[in-house]
Amino acid sequence: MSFAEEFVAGLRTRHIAPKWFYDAEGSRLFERICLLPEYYPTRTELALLDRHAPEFAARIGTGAEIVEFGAGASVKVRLLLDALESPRRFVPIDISGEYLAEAAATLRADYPGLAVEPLAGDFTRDLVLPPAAGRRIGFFPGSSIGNFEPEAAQALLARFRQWLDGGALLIGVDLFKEPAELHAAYNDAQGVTAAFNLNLLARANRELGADIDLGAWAHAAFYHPPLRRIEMHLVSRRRQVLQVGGERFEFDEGDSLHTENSYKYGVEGFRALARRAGFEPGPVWTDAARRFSLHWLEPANPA
Ligand code: AVI
Repeated sequence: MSFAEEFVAGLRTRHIAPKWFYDAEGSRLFERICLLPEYYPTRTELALLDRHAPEFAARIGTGAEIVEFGAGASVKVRLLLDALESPRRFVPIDISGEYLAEAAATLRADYPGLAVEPLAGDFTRDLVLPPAAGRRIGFFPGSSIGNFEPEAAQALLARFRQWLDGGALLIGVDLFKEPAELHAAYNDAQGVTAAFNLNLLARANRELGADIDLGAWAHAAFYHPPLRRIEMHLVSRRRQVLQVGGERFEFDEGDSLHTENSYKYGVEGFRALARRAGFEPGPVWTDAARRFSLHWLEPANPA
């Protein structure tokens, strides 16, 4: 479904998938989130990638192909590429085509010997990957897996397993921690996460000709302990009517649009999920404070 269709359907169900955050503006806002002092996942994962790059390179081997799911600015993969011996090809996949093309051009300039073949598309849908050039290794950093419901996360991992054609997956997973620390990460003092959330409505104004008053909506993010997830919502500050796609949607003061879940895992819980998706979990790397984890997953019984 297109953004227009899903946005209108989302106004009906009051639930919109987080993938629609990432137009060019949303991708840029997400890049700013990654630099925030409160948002620990990015710097923690970067430090892990940096510290263990030689180990990853030894596991990946010579002449491999890296496929990155949800590549964004492709910053993290550089730590892998720098450590790899003669990587053959890099295939970044991202839903924001415009943003992906920019990032691919920069990578080509920085890695002249590497074939960079971006694929603009939605990896939660059917996507046709080019035939593998060398051993194919999947890279899914950032704990984006946490933005899927656990059953959908399992289905997505199973799909990656098929796409990887016998190759392994290196995946970043945010870990459960003190709720106050989680809360701060999604309610930063500069309001960048709020702007990221509100950009969904700004995008509807830009692309769908909606006339939504952004000042009439508030960012809300909180940790929900029973479900082990951060929930993000846009909350209506007053009674209002939205007119989008020829339909009318009424929101009362306090009504919310649920825009994102970000699940937090325990190491063992995530390994169990990976097993259910057909992977044999290998080593796990975490920082000293056990904020974030990187998992090496091999396909169980490769064909
Ligand atoms: C991309 N994803 C893993 C981020 C997260 O933490 O769930 C998206 C995000 N939402 C608000 N801040 C960051």
